Amino acid sequence: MVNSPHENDTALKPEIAKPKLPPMYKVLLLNDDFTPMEFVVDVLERLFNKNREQATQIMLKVHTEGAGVCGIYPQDIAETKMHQVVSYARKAQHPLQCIIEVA
Ligand code: TYC
Repeated sequence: MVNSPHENDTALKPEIAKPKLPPMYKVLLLNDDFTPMEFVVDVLERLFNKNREQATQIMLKVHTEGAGVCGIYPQDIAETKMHQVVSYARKAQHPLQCIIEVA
């Protein structure tokens, strides 16, 4: 036999190393009936470095659609942002909720 019997056997082809990028996480704000719009805009400016116009757009998206993305980060940064939002909101006695999910 001229050809190896495994010539077309993909299972036996050497693996090509694919560098894995770390998973990214979306940080989302959730709507509620009590947190003032101005407070949500302030959160987006302070913690997500948005300007007033960007912050207002995101806040209105959350208000009308129920949720909205504030930013996309590696897991540790996304978790820190989420905790910062909740901590800042609770100090001001607002029920604002923030979650993360895989991007
Ligand atoms: N729905 C709130 C209101 O009418 C505003 C709001 C927007 C609250 C975004 C939370 O993530 C939020 N005051």
